[in-house]
Amino acid sequence: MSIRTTAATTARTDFVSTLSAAGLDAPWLQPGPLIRPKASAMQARVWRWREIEPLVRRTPEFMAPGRGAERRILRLDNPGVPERTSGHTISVAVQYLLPGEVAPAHRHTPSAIRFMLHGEGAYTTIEGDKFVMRRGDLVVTPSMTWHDHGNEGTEPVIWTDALDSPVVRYLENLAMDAYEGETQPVRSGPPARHRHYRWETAYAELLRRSAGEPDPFDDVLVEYLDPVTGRSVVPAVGCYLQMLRPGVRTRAHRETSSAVYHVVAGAGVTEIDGVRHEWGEGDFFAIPPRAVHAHANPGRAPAILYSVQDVPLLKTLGLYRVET
Ligand code: GTQ
Ligand code: FE2
Repeated sequence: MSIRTTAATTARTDFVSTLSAAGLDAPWLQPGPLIRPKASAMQARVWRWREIEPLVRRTPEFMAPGRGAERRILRLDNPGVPERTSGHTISVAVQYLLPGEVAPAHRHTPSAIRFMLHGEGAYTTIEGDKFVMRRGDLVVTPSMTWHDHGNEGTEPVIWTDALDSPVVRYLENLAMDAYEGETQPVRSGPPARHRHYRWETAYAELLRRSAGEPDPFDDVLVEYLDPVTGRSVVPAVGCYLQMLRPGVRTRAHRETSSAVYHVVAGAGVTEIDGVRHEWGEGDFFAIPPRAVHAHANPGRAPAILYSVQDVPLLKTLGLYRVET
């Protein structure tokens, strides 16, 4: 090495230390492009209902039954995501409430969406409006709305929660308040805001759509929309009900968004980045951003899928793209 090069190297090292001492960094001193692509942390995976159900039914052994059941949930864990949520933007859990139990009132910055899976007699009260939830119903709890749940039926209830908490966490705005008192007073009369999407209505709309032109990527798809604004149910997350008709095979594509699916009925297979993921009733599966995926229903009965996707967030940022 010539004396000149050594001097230049020393000068550069000094420059970098001076930058660092001043709280600065010159990324162009590193080789490679300025904006480096980052592989998706979120992994494709399936969570099996035959494993989830017996485990969620055992949770009262470890969280004692009582009136105030503080969110007895099992979160769907995605090993690729540092915070181990189901996706890098959406956290999905399965919640279990015994007859007579109450999940005490609280509010938080993440928005939550619930979809009822099993049992009758559960309700959610949101800002004083009480919604009785039946199988297949969807209920939206927007950011910072007070909510409490209870099971007034005679059998345990199971539902699935989806929260945008990973996004809120990234934005450094995770916060939660406890309500003074276990439950909110319930207002009489019709609810002030529409937050309850009944199964019958959503399914009837899906059937109506199935008579029309199918979608090449999703076959038959309906999105739950806020009837007042026409927008997704919460700003970051869209909720969808989908039918893959018997024999359907959708076109492979990639999306910049990610999704977590729940199989309401039927069975099928989703190929994600060349790997076949078979699923059946009650299972959940995750599709990471930009993963090439295609769904198929080789069976004779329709497959019905519920999904939560970060499409609205990607669209807001001008980042939503589909590639075939
Ligand atoms: O039921 O209000 O899965 O506050 C995570 C946080 C559910 C709930 C979750 C919550 C809830
Ligand atoms: Fe909550």
